[in-house]
Amino acid sequence: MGSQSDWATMRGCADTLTALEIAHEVRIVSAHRTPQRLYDYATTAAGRGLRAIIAGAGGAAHLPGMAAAMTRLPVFGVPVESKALSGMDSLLSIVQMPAGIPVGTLAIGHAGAVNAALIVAAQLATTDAALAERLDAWRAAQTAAVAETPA
Ligand code: RP5
Repeated sequence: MGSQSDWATMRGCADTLTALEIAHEVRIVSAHRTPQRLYDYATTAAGRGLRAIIAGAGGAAHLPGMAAAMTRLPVFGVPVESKALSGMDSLLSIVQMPAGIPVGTLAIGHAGAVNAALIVAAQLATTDAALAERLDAWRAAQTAAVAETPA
C-alpha cells in the first residue's frame, strides 16, 4: 500500500488472505515518497517467488500502475477511498492503464480490498487443490451467514 493511512482499508485484504491461509507480506511502498523502494520491490518480486501483487493506493494512485510496469507478475489495484474525491480519483488513476501494462482494478475501498484477496485466491486455486477447498469452504460459510429475513 502507498501509505500507513491505507492500512485501514488494506487490512481487509490481509485478513482475507490470512483466513484462506495464503502466505503473504504486507509493505508500505509509495510511488511518490519512496520511489526507490517501489523500484526495488517491483523488480525483485517475481525472483523472490511472489505470485501476485495487490497494490492499494489513494488519490493520485500511481502505485499499482508503476508496479505493473516493472514486473510481469499479475498486479491488482485497490482504489483507496480518498477524503477529497471519495476514491473516484483513486479509481480512475488505477483503472485507466494504457494497453500493454495491465492492472486488474477492484472496487473502491473495503470491498475492493477483500475482493483483491479473493481474486488472487481464485487464480491460485486453479493449481492448488487444498486452497480450492478452503476457498469453497469460505464461500459456503459466507452463503450460510446470509439470513433469509432481516433482523
Ligand atoms: C497515496 O496518497 C496513498 O496511497 C494514500 O492513499 C494517499 C494519502 O497518503 P497520506 O497523505 O495519508 O500518507 O500515496
